[in-house]
Amino acid sequence: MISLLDYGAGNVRSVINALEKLGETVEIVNSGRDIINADRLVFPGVGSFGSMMEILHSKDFVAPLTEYLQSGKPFFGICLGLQALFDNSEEAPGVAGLSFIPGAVKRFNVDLAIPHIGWNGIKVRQPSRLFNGLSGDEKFYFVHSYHVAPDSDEFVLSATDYGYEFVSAIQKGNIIATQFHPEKSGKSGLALLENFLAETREELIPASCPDRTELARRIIACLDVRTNDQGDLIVTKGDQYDVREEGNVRNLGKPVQLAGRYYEEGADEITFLNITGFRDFPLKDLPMLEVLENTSKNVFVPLTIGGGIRDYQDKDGRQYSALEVASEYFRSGADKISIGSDAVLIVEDVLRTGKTTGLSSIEQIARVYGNQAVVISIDPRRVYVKTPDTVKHHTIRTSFPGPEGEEYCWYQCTIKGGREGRELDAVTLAKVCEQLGAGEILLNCIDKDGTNSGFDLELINAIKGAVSIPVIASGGAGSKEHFVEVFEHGMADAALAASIFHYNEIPVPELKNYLKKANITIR
Ligand code: 1PR
Repeated sequence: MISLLDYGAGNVRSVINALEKLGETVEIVNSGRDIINADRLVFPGVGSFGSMMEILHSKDFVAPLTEYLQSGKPFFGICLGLQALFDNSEEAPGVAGLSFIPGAVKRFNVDLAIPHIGWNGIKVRQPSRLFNGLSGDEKFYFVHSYHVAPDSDEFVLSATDYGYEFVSAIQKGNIIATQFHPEKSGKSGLALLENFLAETREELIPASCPDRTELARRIIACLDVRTNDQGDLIVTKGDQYDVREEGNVRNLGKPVQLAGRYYEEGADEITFLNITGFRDFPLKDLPMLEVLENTSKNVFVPLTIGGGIRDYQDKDGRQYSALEVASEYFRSGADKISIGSDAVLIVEDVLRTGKTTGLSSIEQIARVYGNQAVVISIDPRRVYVKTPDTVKHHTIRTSFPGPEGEEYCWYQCTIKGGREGRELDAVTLAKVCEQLGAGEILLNCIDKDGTNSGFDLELINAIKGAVSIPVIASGGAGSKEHFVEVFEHGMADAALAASIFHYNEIPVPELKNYLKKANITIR
């Protein structure tokens, strides 16, 4: 049995799933006494440093945790569970940490996308039982804007590069903690956790140690999910968002099985979009929650779910907040949620009133689950104009003129799965969402969706130039060269595709081999 400290809002499902997959029985600790009595303790951090310490204090967990750490019994901290061990954090000035390791937590000071999201390597600095069976060249999944900075190198277990070198894991006796998420790092992550659990393994340094580590460009498999006319939940795929063929919704398979296949093939993340979410009330959509629950038991890479995340009133007049909807998704196994239509309406409100309320879905979910948990899904469509001064929107000069030879265009935001265009451009939307606390942009493109004609690089670069959070390019992938293009000329942090994977035109391993040969860093 292993004890797990869940102080947060409940999105520790992935850690529980990983431990259970490794044959452990997980017990959630509910009191200080449970902490002190634990034989082995896992501490996955969630949210922000300040809120974590506040909750630990309010539950009287600080003294028991300190006592546990000093007892020398096995401890594994993940992400904020690592940061908690330090004296303080720039994320919450004035708030004291557990001071188990002398040092501070600092915000990344780099000219790169923040948060640092994705798969990066580690440079091992001391022997550990964690590395049995690992070569040293593995990449692990990171998602954070702050990193630890110990006063001395004594307890540094590994370092990683992102603009500069930072400490990515520590080991002090039996106390081990990683900035990366082993529970989301595929088979390498599970191997590392298994080594932690098997306390008798040999302490060693892996055979290989990279001079520099590099963040990989992510390949994301996307599953558009909806109920078909027969009432079954299926994966479908549209052409420019039209999912019907001869009157029927295209049926490309079952969500859980397809997600499992893409995980086994090496996809770096899986995204589910509940594409009729704007119509249905997602908390009544139990099959979708079941899909997440079942997928997350066997898929150990990040899972994003989108569709219908907004405030609701049900037919009995009961109000549900977007935060409640998101929380249910997190409890069912999601690591990130994606907000589409609601983000457009929120930004319209902010622009109209000139102020933020703190109450929007983006702000609320980011506050509780952290910025990295909030992805904004944009569904833009090109609108051509003759000159930029005829519209108030952010326009670009395009190399692909419109039907009347127009040399400029703007990208119109849409809602309800592309059905309704709004007077808002995608660049403005992305900027305001970043200010509201979003951690990532999923940039679709209705004009390119399902066409296999390549990503819209002009759109991607316009958004990349406007925000500092990572941008996922989506829509139009049709060949392996399109991925090289989107990473070399398109500045995208990740590329998402659907059709080529569903129709097995380019399997994930073949794509990754090709990118590797083209010198693109991948996992
Ligand atoms: O508005 O918060 O309820 O969220 C609804 C979500 O569902 C949004 O993220 C929106 O993008 C998505 N969505 C709604 N309708 C459709 C549709 O296709 N009719 N799918 C839809 C969006 C885009 C990607 C697609 C890529 C790659 N599909 O999911 O997978 O474009 O495709 P490709 O590689 O085949 O070109 P809300």
